Amino acid sequence: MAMKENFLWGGAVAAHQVEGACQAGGKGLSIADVMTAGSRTKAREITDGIVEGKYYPNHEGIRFYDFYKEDIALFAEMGFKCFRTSIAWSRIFPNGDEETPNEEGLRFYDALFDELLSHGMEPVVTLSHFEMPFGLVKKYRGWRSREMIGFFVRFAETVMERYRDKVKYWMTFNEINNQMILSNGIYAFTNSGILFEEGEDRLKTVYQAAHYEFVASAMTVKLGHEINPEFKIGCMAAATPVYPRTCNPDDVLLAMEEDRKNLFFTDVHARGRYPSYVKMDWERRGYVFDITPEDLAAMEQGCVDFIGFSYYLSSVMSADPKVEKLGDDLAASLDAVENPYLEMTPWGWTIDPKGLRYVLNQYYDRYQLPLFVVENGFGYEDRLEDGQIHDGNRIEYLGNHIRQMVMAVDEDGVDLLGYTVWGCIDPVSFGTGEMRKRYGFIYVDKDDEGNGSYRRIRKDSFYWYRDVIARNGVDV
Ligand code: P53
Repeated sequence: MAMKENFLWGGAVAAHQVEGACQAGGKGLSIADVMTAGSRTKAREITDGIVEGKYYPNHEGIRFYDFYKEDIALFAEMGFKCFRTSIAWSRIFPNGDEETPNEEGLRFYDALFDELLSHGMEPVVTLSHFEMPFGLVKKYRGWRSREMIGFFVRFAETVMERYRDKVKYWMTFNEINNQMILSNGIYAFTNSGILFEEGEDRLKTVYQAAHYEFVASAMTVKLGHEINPEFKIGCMAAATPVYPRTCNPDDVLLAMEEDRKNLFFTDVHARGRYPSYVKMDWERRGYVFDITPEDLAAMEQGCVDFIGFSYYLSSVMSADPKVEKLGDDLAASLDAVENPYLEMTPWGWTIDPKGLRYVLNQYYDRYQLPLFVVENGFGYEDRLEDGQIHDGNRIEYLGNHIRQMVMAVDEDGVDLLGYTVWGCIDPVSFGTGEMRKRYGFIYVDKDDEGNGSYRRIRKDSFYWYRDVIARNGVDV
């Protein structure tokens, strides 16, 4: 019993969380460059351009732009079969609406992908991972505008042409469903470059933006297959399974409804059309959108080849008003309630390995498409002791998840392409902008204020994961 021979074990990051070099090589300002550092209790601030005196942790990231060769050598030491990262759109089109790309930006990713390939690692590339040129926010108000479709497709076509013989696995929009968490405006900004206005109907705005993204994604899938028929192009969603608090049918129906907020996105990507439950909801709410027959035809022709997803946590819904809501809007719905069977990380995310087996089956039952776990990981404040990091809790977390994943493949028959651990080298946290929320097998000496040597140190989990890969997931 094992994963298939060519199973893609690896790690994942996103350009803006690691690269740094935010002004190098002709790069334009991106939306990640105008987000300050926050914390578990304090939200990150979005500023109008770069404001003097504020700290922006992504400007330097972990200097992956400078150290990528050394870092990739460390990934190779662990035996990575693949490495997932994103292309910073603003390196290629600094303002987003240029006619021609920035050659220096393209050259950086040539070098990066060559380096991966020279180590036998398959690059897995997200086109838009919470990063777009800030110019598109200023000039077009982000994905509120239909013109974004053209800019995105031009960006996608440029990089898919350029790297047609280097990159086979692509994904269009990272965690496209996160923007349904409406209470926290950060997601509309990071997913879609949208700043909510006072009193606006947020749900309506997000549905319209998502529509343009669906069209852009589908056009990209079609175009990508023309550029190279070997391409595997997927979507990317945050899989947060929703459980009913009790067997009361009211709880069950509420959980189903909440779950659909997530599944809606993969439904459209996989089937190429809007599901009836969402069309009915629009009708009830009196929503009329800018959706043309050409859009719908494009969506039909651009169904994804696989479902890429992140998995960190599950959530619980209760129809009983007496059950207290958690009210933490960083990762799940504001209406989510406690799960008494699960523990949480210090950042309030439930730890639910079986939830991974559950979502693998849920997606596979629903779409019969290959799946790819492109993020899963444990954010924790690791301690450096005598130059070492004993991250046994991370090993336990990942081991428990990997065992459930192997069961989904071995016992349930799910078709799984690979598994990439989030933040394989400590990145800047997306949600809080902190460094102390660490995910890596490799520690990076940098703190929340940006001080440190940026030195890389192998954690205990580094050697453990090397062994997991060497055994291809057997007896983890
Ligand atoms: P950080 C919420 C729920 C699930 C995944 O997150 C999420 C989020 C956002 O907080 O984001 C993904 O760094 C995302 C990565 C991110 C990672 O999870 O907030 O794709 O960019 O870094 C972990 O701890």
